Amino acid sequence: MRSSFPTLNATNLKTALVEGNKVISYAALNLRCDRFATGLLRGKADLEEERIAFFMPASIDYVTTMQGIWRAGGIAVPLNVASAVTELEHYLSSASVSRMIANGEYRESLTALCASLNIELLSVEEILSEDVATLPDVALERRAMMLFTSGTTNKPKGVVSTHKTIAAQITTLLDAWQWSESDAIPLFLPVHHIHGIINILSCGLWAGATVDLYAKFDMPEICAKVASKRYSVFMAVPTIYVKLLQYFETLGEDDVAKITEGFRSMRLNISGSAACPVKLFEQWKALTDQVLLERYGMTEIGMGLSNPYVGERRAGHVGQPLPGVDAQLFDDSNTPITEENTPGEIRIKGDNVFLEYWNNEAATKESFVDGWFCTGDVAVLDKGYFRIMGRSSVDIIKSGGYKLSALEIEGTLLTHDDIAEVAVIGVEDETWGESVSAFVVLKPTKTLSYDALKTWCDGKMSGYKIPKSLHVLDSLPRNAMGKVTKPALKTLAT
Ligand code: MLC
Ligand code: AMP
Repeated sequence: MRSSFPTLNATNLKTALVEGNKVISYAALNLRCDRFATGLLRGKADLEEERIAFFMPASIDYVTTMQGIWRAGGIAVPLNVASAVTELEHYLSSASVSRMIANGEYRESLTALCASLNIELLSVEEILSEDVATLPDVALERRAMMLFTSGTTNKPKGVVSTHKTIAAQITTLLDAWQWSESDAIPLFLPVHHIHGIINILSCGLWAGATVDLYAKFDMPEICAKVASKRYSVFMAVPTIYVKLLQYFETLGEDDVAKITEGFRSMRLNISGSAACPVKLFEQWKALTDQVLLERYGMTEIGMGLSNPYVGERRAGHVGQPLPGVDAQLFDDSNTPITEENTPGEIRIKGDNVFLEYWNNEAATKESFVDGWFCTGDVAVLDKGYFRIMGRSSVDIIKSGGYKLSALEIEGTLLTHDDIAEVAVIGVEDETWGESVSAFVVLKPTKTLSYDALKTWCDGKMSGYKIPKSLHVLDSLPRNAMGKVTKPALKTLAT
């Protein structure tokens, strides 16, 4: 059976995507995806799960590439365009990527890396064929996409979803949040993570709605569109709602009124990817009358828990399992927790759960217990709603909706010539949720300023991973086993 988005067909003339002044209908997009798939196939019947990476911001070309790879039977590997090029090497080699698609300056930035890894580098135009060949029937059980997530170890793992996983992740949200073809939504989140890929782009396209594509979070431009009442749904991470509130403070009353009126007229505002503080929930409600719908998800599961579309959306809570998703709290001895207000790890079952970590059977096995995927997030049930308490690992930092591995950042900082020891933690922060803070012990006689460290980090890690503060210590606090006691560092940071 060929997997496909029902609305992406030859007869649907409705607008699918808007990218600046480019507008494309579902029918035209469908044809473009078929032409792209044909070009990728180069006469072969099926790509047979060839890993094809692409390095593009949200754009018509991005959607063409993703859908084209799916239609030709490949595995789509969307990469973070904000990555430092050196960070890409691990993704590309661990996924054994054979072809990379990128345009313009993005393409140029990859020339040396692709040559060194023997990866063929192509633009979308080079692949698009004139005609359309017969495309393979891609079974729903086949692998479709690989996204990289920060693990607790220092090497990000490839999370593999099948066509069936993706369809389940999309369709549960279409029902739960009442998507329809009359919806219009802006997409300004990065498109290498499920929030942008599944919740916004894929749900929008599957529903037959219109998705406005932005290469980045362009606040004035997006606010102008909101003020024009173009959108019915808005989805963002908490940091974006904080940044919008900060932006409003810089504007005159009339402008703020127009933008908040635009939000007020929408049918739904959603927050997720990180905890939405109760204060922010209240501020947003006071200003826009929108009761933020908070939901909980993860790369490995898509969305798992959600406040209801109709019914009580409770501040500080992430609601209940979505249709088709089983969620259960477990204690340390793998016993289900049924009573309220008792913390346990959230575990998830359902068609929405990913297939495997790429080429890593051990990690895949370790992350499941009795068929339940272990999220590593701790929650309680509070009057029937899940409330997230935090993560079981201090080495995962949630900054502006990104999940960052403290160990990965520490690994890079340790390559600095003057740093002898390092520990990285997340420190509570009103804008970012948590902000990355580095504690270092320097080699004898060395000094290091924050600005010098920041400059050194440029190009060695994605900008959002660069520590926002630096503390130089004589020694790091350690326990009897010699392990750094990160909770002790949290008190030093405040
Ligand atoms: C940008 N910066 C960050 C940052 N984003 N620093 C810490 N954390 C972040 N998340 C830094 C930049 O390096 C730069 O530093 C400065 O902030 C301004 O950069 P910018 O690019 O202009 O910022 P902005 O556009 O405002 O970006 C903020 C943001 C972005 C919130 C739009 O971080 C973002 O898109 N976050 C969402 C990520 C996401 O989609 N997560 C979902 C994962 S899926 P300097 O020093 O150069 O000024 C998932 C599952 C689920 O979690 O449940 O959804
Ligand atoms: P990622 O692995 O990048 O997909 O990030 C997933 C993680 O984001 C989850 O494991 C949670 O820790 C966090 N997360 C997502 N949504 C929420 C939420 N509403 N509240 C708190 N944490 C969240």
